Amino acid sequence: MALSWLPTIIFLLIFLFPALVESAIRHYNFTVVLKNTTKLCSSKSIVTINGKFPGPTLYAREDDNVNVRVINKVQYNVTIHWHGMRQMRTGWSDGPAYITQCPIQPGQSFLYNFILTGQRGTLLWHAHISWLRATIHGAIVIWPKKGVPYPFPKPYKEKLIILGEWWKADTEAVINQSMQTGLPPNISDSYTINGYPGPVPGCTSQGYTLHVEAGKTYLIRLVNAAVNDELFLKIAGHNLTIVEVDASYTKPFTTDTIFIGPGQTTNALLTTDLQTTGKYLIAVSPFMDTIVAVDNLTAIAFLRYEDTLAFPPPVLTTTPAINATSETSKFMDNLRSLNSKKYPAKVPLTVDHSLYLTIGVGINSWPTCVNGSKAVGDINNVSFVMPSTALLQAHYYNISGIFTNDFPGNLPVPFNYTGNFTGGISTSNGTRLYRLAFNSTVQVVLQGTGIIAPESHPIHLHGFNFFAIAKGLGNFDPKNDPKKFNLVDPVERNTISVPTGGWTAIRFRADNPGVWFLHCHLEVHTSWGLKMAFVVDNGKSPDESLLPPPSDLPKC
Ligand SMILES: *[C@@H]1O[C@H](CO)[C@@H](O)[C@H](O)[C@H]1NC(C)=O
Ligand SMILES: *[C@@H]1O[C@H](CO)[C@@H](O)[C@H](O)[C@H]1NC(C)=O
Ligand SMILES: *[C@@H]1O[C@H](CO)[C@@H](O)[C@H](O)[C@H]1NC(C)=O
Ligand SMILES: *[C@@H]1O[C@H](CO)[C@@H](O)[C@H](O)[C@H]1NC(C)=O
Ligand SMILES: *[C@@H]1O[C@H](CO)[C@@H](O)[C@H](O)[C@H]1NC(C)=O
Ligand SMILES: *[C@@H]1O[C@H](CO)[C@@H](O)[C@H](O)[C@H]1NC(C)=O
Ligand SMILES: *[C@@H]1O[C@H](CO)[C@@H](O)[C@H](O)[C@H]1NC(C)=O
Ligand SMILES: *[C@@H]1O[C@H](CO)[C@@H](O)[C@H](O)[C@H]1NC(C)=O
Ligand SMILES: *[C@@H]1O[C@H](CO)[C@@H](O)[C@H](O)[C@H]1NC(C)=O
Ligand SMILES: *[C@@H]1O[C@H](CO)[C@@H](O)[C@H](O)[C@H]1NC(C)=O
Ligand SMILES: *[C@@H]1O[C@H](CO)[C@@H](O)[C@H](O)[C@H]1NC(C)=O
Ligand SMILES: *[C@@H]1O[C@H](CO)[C@@H](O)[C@H](O)[C@H]1NC(C)=O
Ligand SMILES: [Cu+2]
Repeated sequence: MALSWLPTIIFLLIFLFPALVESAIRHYNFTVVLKNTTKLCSSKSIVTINGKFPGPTLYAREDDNVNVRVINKVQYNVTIHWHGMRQMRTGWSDGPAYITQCPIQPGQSFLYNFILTGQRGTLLWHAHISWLRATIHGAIVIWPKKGVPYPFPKPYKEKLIILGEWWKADTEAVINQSMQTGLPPNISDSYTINGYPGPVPGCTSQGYTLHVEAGKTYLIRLVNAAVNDELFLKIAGHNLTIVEVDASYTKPFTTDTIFIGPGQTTNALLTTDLQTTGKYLIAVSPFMDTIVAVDNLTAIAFLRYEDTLAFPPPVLTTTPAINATSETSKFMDNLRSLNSKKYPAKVPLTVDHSLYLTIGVGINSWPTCVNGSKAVGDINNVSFVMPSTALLQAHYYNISGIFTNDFPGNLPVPFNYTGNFTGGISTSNGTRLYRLAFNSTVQVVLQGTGIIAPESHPIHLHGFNFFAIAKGLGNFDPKNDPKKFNLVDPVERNTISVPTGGWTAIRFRADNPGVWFLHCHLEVHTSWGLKMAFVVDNGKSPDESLLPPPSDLPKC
């Protein structure tokens, strides 16, 4: 009798506070520690989170509030980036060192605090300082809200596959050496699949096995956390149906090869055969269609049906040629936003800011380097100089002298970007930002250059998803190319490969105030300066403004 009013109260609570049932606070502790790893076939110590490689998976639901306390117990400065998380008004938790925060120094900690508003899918987290992301990375799985189904058949089980890249040497020594000599850094010794390398000469690794049952559909959540390489993945005897990239649903399409750049994620359905046993090769190999040296070893794992004999002969597959440009192009052309009633593609149809940004690599003279010169990366001929204090703080507190708002939206002197280059190969430098009004719409044509060599660059934008509305080879033609813009169902993502010797056009709405990094996700190019940032002003009302900084924000 006394409890008869209880359902009403619960109903009222749910009615008044839907957030109580829809979302939760998820708390994680990430401790940065050194770990000696035998998985990687050496007793070398690597920097890890909680002693794991790859690091722990962060599981959450759409609209959850995620809290991650990062405690730094190693000798390096560390920051963590939640790659692809919008971070609406919480730029303080985005993570790129000296862009949104000062590093978490040895012995310090910082609480990353953000809400997964309107996002679901697979993403990744990784260190965002120097090359520490080589070993500090892991997956983020965001399930739809409770009771909300996937817009594709419910998978029987979900499996994570995280690709990485491994050096026998300390990766901090590798990038240090490159910065000191001005030469390209040493290439890696292996790719890794869920932390297992290989095979590597002189090293036995048991390798990763994907265990499956016959006649089931699995959701493969694939993450490319490699440092410098775009990769192909194939599974012998099985096709994959792509349903999502970068935590945005796509129209399903079936392929035998996945192309995935560093920083990108892909969800694919894998349906196993009805009455099969056996072992099938999973092959991961690099893509490089120009003259740049690359780790060209194929990493392998196996898909294994249950009830398979102890040592079956594996079913093999061929890998795409390292320069299989047509494979990458076909894959990218097939990616379309789902664009359903429930998940519409909100492509900006008008453009407030139209930018034309060249991206590439040049050479500057530098007396202390080998050959008296060093490799540099640039955007519109500006090699980005990292400040010694965080840009977001400088912006929030109006500290002058840290950055300027004059990043060039167009190259002052146009040239034949992808043809034979006859001009100078040196770049200017500066900490220059491009300023955007709140909620303005932006179109960026990313134009690859061939100054040293043309190369495919996976470009990543923080704080936003963008729509990739078109791509092409050669120079972008402002008169004819807009005719092929797809403003209906272009793929929505946070990282896009700009084709070698070509261009890609993207659009986004600047509805997130703060300072947002744009850079090549080949870490070597970022280290060399292929990066810039947008500063997005606050809107009129408080809920269109950057929140105040957290009290434990690290200081420089
Ligand atoms: C995380 O670490 C903090 C500070 O060290 C501690 O107070 C908290 O209980 C820990 N939480 C969990 C879930 O381990
Ligand atoms: C890792 O192993 C090496 C060689 O055995 C040793 O020198 C080093 O102290 C170990 N590091 C850690 C963090 O255990
Ligand atoms: C890399 O260079 C930095 C700065 O010059 C130095 O502090 C650090 O010890 C070097 N690290 C390694 C592993 O070489
Ligand atoms: C890079 O490779 C060269 C040539 O093999 C080697 O001498 C050098 O020690 C390597 N650098 C690092 C940091 O491992
Ligand atoms: C994969 O799809 C292709 C094209 O639809 C088809 O020709 C091929 O038979 C399929 N392979 C498998 C193993 O299902
Ligand atoms: C792979 O790279 C190595 C070293 O860069 C080179 O010697 C070898 O020829 C390459 N192999 C293939 C198959 O391209
Ligand atoms: C890829 O490289 C091979 C070997 O160097 C060459 O024969 C072939 O023409 C190249 N293919 C393309 C599409 O460039
Ligand atoms: C740029 O150079 C390429 C290759 O030399 C040439 O085919 C093309 O016509 C040039 N484009 C322009 C706009 O000059
Ligand atoms: C650039 O010039 C070289 C030498 O004159 C020529 O072999 C090459 O085909 C040219 N490349 C382009 C893209 O025009
Ligand atoms: C930037 O350019 C200035 C002027 O040319 C030069 O003095 C400085 O060393 C450059 N800085 C970097 C980091 O390249
Ligand atoms: C941004 O602009 C769009 C289009 O004008 C409008 O629909 C939307 O409400 C605006 N958003 C905010 C947060 O002001
Ligand atoms: C760590 O970050 C602080 C603050 O920016 C800086 O003063 C210090 O030099 C950094 N340490 C290293 C080893 O880079
Ligand atoms: Cu690049």
